[in-house]
Amino acid sequence: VHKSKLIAGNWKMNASLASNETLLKAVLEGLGASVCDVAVCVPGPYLAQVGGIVSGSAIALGAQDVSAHPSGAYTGEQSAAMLQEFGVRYAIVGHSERRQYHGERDEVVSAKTAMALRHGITPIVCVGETLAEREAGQTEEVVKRQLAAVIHDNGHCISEIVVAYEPVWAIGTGKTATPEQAQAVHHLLRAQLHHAAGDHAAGIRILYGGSMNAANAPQLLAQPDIDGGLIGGASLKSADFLQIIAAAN
Ligand code: 3PY
Repeated sequence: VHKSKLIAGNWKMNASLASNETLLKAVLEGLGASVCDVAVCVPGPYLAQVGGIVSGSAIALGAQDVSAHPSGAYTGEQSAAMLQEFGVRYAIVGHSERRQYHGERDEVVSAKTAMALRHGITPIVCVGETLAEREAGQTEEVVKRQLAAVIHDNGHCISEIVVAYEPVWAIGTGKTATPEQAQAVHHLLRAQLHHAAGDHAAGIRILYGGSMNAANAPQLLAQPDIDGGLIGGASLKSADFLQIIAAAN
């Protein structure tokens, strides 16, 4: 299976017209002939600006969320059709910050995944255990439950998704899973995908997320079941983001 790695920046709620321009200009200049896929997942108000800057380049446009509903009285939400109009290729769904601060449950994450797929947007489905869950030995059970919810409703097109394993204890904490810890979970997820999608599973990208940076990216990306990264803070610094991309090439 030919599968290039994917490096996706998750800017979270960090952006401004001026800083976006500076950051993307530097990344585009430094990108060279990268062979991995690159995306930036930006806050909604900047989709038009960033879409314009990366148009025709090797950087794909991404969103950080998508509504589970097609349209209507859902104040504050952004529909998949709207994202599609702005050329969005990827949408993060079920990031732990959405699960934690916005009460998103597995069913909502699954509905959002379905909505993205229906509009030709590749969902980057995040799964991951909390520190308490890891310490209680529940890592496998938690990530399998989270992925199963998405597979259950989207079985027929599951090969179109990207999965991101983001241990919650490694998000924004500076703690990273060791390459071995990450690989172990990625291997479990791959087996689960294989059970659902057969041979297509080998082509589904499973990203690692959670404080991936320029220093730890090479070792993480060298693991057999780590197919890229969902990058938080380090995606806001052009030099760091470029080094991670280089490590994925
Ligand atoms: C992090 O690196 O902290 C992330 O949450 C990436 O999504």
